[in-house]
Amino acid sequence: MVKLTIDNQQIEVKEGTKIIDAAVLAGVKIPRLCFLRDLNEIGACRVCVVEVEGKEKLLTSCNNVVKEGMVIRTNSPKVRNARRTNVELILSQHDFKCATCVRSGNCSLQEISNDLNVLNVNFDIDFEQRSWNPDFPLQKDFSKCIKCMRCIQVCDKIQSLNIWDIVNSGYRTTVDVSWNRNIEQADCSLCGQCITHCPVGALMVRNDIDKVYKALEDPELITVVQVAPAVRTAWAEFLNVDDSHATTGLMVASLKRIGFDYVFDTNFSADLTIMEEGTEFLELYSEGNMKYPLFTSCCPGWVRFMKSQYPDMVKYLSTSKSPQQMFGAVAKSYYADILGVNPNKIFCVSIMPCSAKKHEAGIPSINDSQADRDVDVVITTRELEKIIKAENLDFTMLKEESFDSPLGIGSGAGAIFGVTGGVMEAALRSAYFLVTGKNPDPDSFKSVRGNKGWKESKFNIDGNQVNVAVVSGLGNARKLMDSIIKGDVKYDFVEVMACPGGCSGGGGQPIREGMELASARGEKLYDIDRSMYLRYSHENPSIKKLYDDYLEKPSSHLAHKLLHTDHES
Ligand code: HC1
Ligand code: SF4
Repeated sequence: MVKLTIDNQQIEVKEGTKIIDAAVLAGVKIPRLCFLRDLNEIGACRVCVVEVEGKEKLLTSCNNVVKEGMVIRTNSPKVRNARRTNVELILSQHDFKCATCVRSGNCSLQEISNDLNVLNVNFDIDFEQRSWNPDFPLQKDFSKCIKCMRCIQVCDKIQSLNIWDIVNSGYRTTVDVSWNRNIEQADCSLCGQCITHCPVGALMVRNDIDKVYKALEDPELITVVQVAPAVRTAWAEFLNVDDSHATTGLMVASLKRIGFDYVFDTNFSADLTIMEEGTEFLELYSEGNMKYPLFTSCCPGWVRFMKSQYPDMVKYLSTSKSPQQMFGAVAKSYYADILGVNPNKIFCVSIMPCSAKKHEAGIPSINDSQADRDVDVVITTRELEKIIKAENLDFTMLKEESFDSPLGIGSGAGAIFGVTGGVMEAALRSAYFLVTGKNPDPDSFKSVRGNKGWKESKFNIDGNQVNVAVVSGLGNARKLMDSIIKGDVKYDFVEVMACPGGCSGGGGQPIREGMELASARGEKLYDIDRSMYLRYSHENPSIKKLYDDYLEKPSSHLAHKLLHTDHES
């Protein structure tokens, strides 16, 4: 143990503790900008500097460890001046038009500048400006980049894709796509983890809010919205609605007030995905000669990763479309028939916790209804928050409402799609039923829960052993793929989600500085599942009716046409 003094508080901490962590025990949170625990502890921004008695130079607290007898001051005049100068230097290369910035009100640089009482920037202002493809789902604004390196580290160390790198040198140093590629050529999975780890507004998703407003204003269009499972866990994080009131029912009521004609649930089509994917798995498994496992394909970040990193393995991805795309295909075929309208009259909006879903909806070969596109626009949870804020709703007056029927009925199995392990658990609940004709206990497969990056389990279904793996984070997916290909591990069914923790921690979710919320949001989905009367996809009455009245049965000719894809383009 090491004894030291921080801001006149005597504390004792373990040897090797970083000063930034030791300060917490003295009741101080040292400000930081570039710091990301275990990923980016490089002292690049120099906002976390502290004064150590007897030392001329200030020390960065994120990458210097405590020493016996140290006397540290975290907010001395010297520290304050240095921090202010460092922040001014950062601002001198940053376009601080805060009012029009996507991160206004939720920007670490803005907060630190305010806290340090920076009222002027006493340096010449000169920021980088470069063009970027405005149609690409991931957007970069070079004029906002503060070169903190967080995006580089998250992409390298967590996602193993190395999309970003430092380019140029000296004054012109900036962060750009690595190896002189442009973003379209790079193997970006579009998971959006660089966006949620950016402390400012340099990385964003493409903003599609105006496309939604345009559709809502068009009297000729019937607007249909689907809401992904994970969105309900986070939609109100910045809305001044306390957690116990931020219910799914209040979210539905908000969407109705915004003016959508029909508010539906992606949990419905998650149940449909289970019916198709579960059937696909059982067909392959019963053939008895699977060389490689069946891989889930509902995460477009993972599908893009597979296509660029393991192209020979794409054929082992499930052909079942994601719930988002199944929803769009059903809305513009079956539901258009129910309404008796031309499918092109329906405008289908998805609200997703995800940046890659914007790409998925635009894949040409994924559109199989008679309409031009199955899903017209995808917005993220963050974009939803903006739309709801603009509505100026008084949440104390708003009453909860239910999703519309029939595409708004979803099971607890559908809800847990939004958390790592949830797709596997949901699939096994129904696979068990399809094989045995009996429902398993709904919690029989809970060993695949939890935030470990690579989980494995074995289950016995009617005397047959099924080996499964569940992975989240693309670095873990790479390790898994390499082990499978080398023959070190063997599974029958594998779930992969690109974002650590699954969609709850997705690239389109609200950004809460320094907080990894995937697991807490995931717990809310398990609570929803436990509270549901319907916990099995195959018991969803709307799904049964869809098969009875329209699709006939899972894997039928029409189901294949509408609900499956070859992942070709
Ligand atoms: Fe997901 Fe999915 S769970 S992919 O992770 O299969 O985005 O939430 O909507 O489509 O259901 C995301 C979440 C989501 C799909 C479902
Ligand atoms: Fe999108 Fe979910 Fe995949 Fe992340 S894990 S890329 S949020 S689908």
